Amino acid sequence: MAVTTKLTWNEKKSLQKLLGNVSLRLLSTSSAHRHLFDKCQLQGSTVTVVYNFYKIIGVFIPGHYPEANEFREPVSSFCFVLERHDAMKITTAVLEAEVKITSGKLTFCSFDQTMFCIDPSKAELSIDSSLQYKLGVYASSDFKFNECEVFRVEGIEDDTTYVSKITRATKHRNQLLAELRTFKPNVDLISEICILLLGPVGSGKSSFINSVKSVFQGRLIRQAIVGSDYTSITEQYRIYSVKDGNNGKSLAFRFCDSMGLHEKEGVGLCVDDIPHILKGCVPDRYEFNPHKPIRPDHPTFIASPSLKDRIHCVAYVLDINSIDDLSSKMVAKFKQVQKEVLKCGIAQVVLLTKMNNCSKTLQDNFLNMDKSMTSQSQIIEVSKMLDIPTYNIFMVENYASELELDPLKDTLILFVLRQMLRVADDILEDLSLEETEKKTGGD
Ligand SMILES: Nc1nc2c(ncn2[C@@H]2O[C@H](COP(=O)(O)OP(=O)(O)OP(=O)(O)O)[C@@H](O)[C@H]2O)c(=O)[nH]1
Ligand SMILES: [Mg+2]
Repeated sequence: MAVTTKLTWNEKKSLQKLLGNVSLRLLSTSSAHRHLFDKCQLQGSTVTVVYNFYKIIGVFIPGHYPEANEFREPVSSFCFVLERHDAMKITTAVLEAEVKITSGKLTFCSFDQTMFCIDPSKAELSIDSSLQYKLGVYASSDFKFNECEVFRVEGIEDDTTYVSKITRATKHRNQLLAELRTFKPNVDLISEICILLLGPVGSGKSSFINSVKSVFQGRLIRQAIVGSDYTSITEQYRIYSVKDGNNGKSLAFRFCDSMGLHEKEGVGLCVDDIPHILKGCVPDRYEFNPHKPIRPDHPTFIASPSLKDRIHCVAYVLDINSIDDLSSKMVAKFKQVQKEVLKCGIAQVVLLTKMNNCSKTLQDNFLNMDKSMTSQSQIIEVSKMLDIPTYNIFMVENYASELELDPLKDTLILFVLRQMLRVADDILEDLSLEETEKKTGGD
């Protein structure tokens, strides 16, 4: 009888991503083999999962499965819970315990206390209460499951710290996702924060928008057109909302994509367009003309924009590898742009894109990401050049040629987005006060 898995395509993809885009090869199932775990020895790293109607609960074991009655302290073992109604939702917890197989049961023990135990003969899983808490599952007695499967993990990086980094990143990413999904601007006058991306041609503005959309959708999205050319690939003004893959609802932030800036006059975005964009007078899909800015008599010009149409945060996007090569003309253009932004009292942040290998830059402790960023020399340089504090300058690695999402990249993208929204939110209180005063003044 052919052994087949109960994992759906999405569930399998989710687990593969969790482990760093590995392959999973099914070794054995409890319905096919009475002594399931005997089949799993000397197979290298494995994932063992059990299913009930709502959840898949599993454990990752690096290195070989233990042999019968052998005790082994695994490195970076962790268990996880995957919600069957939303395969993107995975909760993980590190298992610091000895692992053994006795009487056909796979058991993780810490100081003689059973932390996690799968018993295929009784179709029962028991989880210690402290671990249940970490995993967000609650049961007073053992969990009943209808199937147990063991997969060999193929193509995993040798470096076991990579696995623990991935699991920590996934945990952090899930927390950030949850926070951003429920994010609402601090002021009542608007329901969405509008972030405008400005920067030299080819710096990665459109790619950042695609990257944020991808993280929330759980798959790579290439909606904004990206590419490389002497002149800007983005020729239209575009306003993008971001949909939550969970329920398809739009989230409380929007991105405005603009034509790239160029040091030459008459090439790229016309600086005189910027005050109109900031005030919300430029409509979606407006075709930029590098030689002349939009005028109030343009048929689609928005003459009386409200606070919700305005830009609430400007993100200057720069390629981290070409900061030293920015010409004095480009820096002067930036200063001109900044003058307009400051005149409108809008929040400003900097995104440094094309950072190579974000996993190296990210410290193990994701909670200190801002600290690990502000110490970078490029950030200090840009801070001096644009007179923007280091804590508002962020490094990011966009999705460019990848085929799969990566929890480390996701985490950084979400972290940067959250910081941008916080900066915008702080400034918005002032803008809304101004708007309210204008309204009361007009009454
Ligand atoms: N490796 C890498 N490539 C990137 C990153 N961001 C963007 N790219 C690539 O850089 C090129 C330009 O990216 P775009 O997103 O089109 O840049 P843009 O700023 O929108 O460019 P214009 O619209 O032309 O002004 C594309 O080939 C992208 O794939 C990144 O973080 N890392
Ligand atoms: Mg673009």
